[in-house]
Amino acid sequence: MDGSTGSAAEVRPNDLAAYWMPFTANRQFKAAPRLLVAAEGMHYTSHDGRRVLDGTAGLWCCNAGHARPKIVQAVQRQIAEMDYAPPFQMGHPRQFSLANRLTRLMPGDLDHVFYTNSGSESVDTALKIALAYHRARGEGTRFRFIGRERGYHGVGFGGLSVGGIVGNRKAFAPAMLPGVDHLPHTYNREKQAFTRGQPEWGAHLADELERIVALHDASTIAAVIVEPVAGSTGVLLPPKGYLEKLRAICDKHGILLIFDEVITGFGRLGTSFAVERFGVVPDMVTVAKGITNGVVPMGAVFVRGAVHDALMTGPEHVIELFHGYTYSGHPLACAAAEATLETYEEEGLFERARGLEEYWADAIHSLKGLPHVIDLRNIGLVGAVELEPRPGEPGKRAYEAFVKAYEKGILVRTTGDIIALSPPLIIDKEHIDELVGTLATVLRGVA
Ligand code: PXG
Repeated sequence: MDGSTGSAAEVRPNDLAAYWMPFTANRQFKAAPRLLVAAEGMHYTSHDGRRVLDGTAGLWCCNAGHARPKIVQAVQRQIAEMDYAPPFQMGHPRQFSLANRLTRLMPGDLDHVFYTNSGSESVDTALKIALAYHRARGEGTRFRFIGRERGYHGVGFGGLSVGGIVGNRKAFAPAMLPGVDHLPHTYNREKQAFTRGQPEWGAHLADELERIVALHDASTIAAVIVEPVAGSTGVLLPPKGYLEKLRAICDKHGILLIFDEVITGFGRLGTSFAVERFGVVPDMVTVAKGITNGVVPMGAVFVRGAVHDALMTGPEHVIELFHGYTYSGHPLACAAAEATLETYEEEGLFERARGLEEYWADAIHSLKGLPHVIDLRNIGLVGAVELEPRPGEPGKRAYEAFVKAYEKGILVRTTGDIIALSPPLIIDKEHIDELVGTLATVLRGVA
């Protein structure tokens, strides 16, 4: 570095070097880039002009499909009317109307909403609310969080600490939160392989929480956080009865239960949230992604009335929670979210996902017997195809399948040697046939 700031006259090629891509093998990508340049409905357009069927709703977020006119227009109108409003000590009407609309989707007393800009921020916010809640009630000794192996809760230091994906954690090990334990993950191929929906085996794994409580004492534990269905780590479903047990153990010991529904929220499981699908009500729910159909960054934390109210104490002129973001409840995000929720409702997209679940499950499980397929999993409009890793080269087989699939016109997502599918909820049966049929062809051709 010579310290110069450069000038317009300096020749800077418009190459791919300057952009450091997230969660991407940068050098591999830049040697053979894949760029998307347009999107509409169920399809992307690639830079070489091909239509690509979206098998992943972007990244689990565009649940209503792409370029939906109502959402586009709502954002356009909002930016012209009011582009930004400060969120601290000021408000704008849409923050309130959206919060009311959102809480109507939740059962019971999950009736307060705190806005963030991403899933990672939602998770860190929920963890902070848990600490503040216990402290406000005179139980400040409760500082521990319990996450789960193979959990993904974003990339903030809080989310990383409770997360359980070693590749995400190891480089940052010195900066993990203190006092975090992990439940065992719930996946066991021997007992569960090729199950449709929730596996029968594994509810007893929730009893590990009792063991952790016995080790540390409940008076030191603030909250348990889990994804109702683990997404990023390769679609791991909760065994029947597992979430119910977690709820009961948390209740018994005064521990808050947080569901991370960044992926499972907004219709992905054929219901508004996993809370509804599984009939288990946690104390907080973290969301993002589908809240705006992915079009403007936004996240939120649903908080139970009792947790919220415990913090609404002290002198009324004092800030109750010292936490928030410059873009909390951004007008564009709120406008996008309201139009998104209207679209979900008007088009009955959650019910649509539920109605397609059997067809989707049949399609996913039709891949049984194809080369290297060692497990297939499904729920709602989520599917996973687990491949046998190549000896000594974990992840390579699935990555090759992903590239071949893209070349053949379908976008899928891989994590390790697992291919995950999570299409927009507007998908129809022909698209499902195309998506799974193309994937079958790809799998037959992958060495
Ligand atoms: N919690 C869960 C359950 C998630 O799935 C986050 C938190 C973090 O959200 P943000 O908005 O901060 O990225 C997520 C994100 C994948 C994949 O490959 C999934 C996510 C992110 C990146 C890749 O499945 N989910």
